[in-house]
Amino acid sequence: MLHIYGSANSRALRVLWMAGELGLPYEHKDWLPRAPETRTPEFLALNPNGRVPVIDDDGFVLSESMAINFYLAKKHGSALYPADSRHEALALQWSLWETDRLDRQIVNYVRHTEALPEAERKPEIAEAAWKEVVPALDVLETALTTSAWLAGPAFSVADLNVASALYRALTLDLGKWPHVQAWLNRCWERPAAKQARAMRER
Ligand SMILES: N[C@@H](CCC(=O)N[C@@H](CS)C(=O)NCC(=O)O)C(=O)O
Repeated sequence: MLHIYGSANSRALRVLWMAGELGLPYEHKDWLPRAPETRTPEFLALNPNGRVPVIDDDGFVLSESMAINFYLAKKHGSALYPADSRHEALALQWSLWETDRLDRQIVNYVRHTEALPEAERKPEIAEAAWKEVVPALDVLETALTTSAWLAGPAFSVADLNVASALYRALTLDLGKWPHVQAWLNRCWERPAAKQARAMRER
């Protein structure tokens, strides 16, 4: 049995989206980041970083959302895992790129402009984050100008990983990046994406 640790209100959102795409049954430990359950010796044995998401798949324990999605897509022989080794490498490239260039930056920007209570927002954090988000979105825009998807001819784990990490961008004005906007909409219109989003926004 697959166990998914982590609330949809965390980076576990990506894993819940992937599980939906694959139609996998799973037991969900719906725990928020830093919840007391993630500070127990049992949880720290699964992930010494104390972070979600983590999966336990019949005793195989894995953390890091991007890696989890590669594992699940490959294990279940999904078309979301690119068959061509170049497309597979591109999927890795984009997932690692997102983790480096956008993942924390977009969260910091949105938290410090709209998500946190006003008194806790720090404009300097938002400004520094935006300075990194803009060139990253420019890079994504260029890539999506010549290709509808990030790694090959169809929606794949690459698109899921990057688009799910851009959940926070769904509320931003992306007018300057029309191809990113159209691609993000295509990704988030998928039934499994809508289902994961509903889990987060319920
Ligand atoms: N690179 C990791 C990041 C995991 C991560 O930072 N998780 C956050 C929630 S989105 C967390 O559990 N934070 C708890 C903490 O900082 O102690 C991944 O993609 O899985």
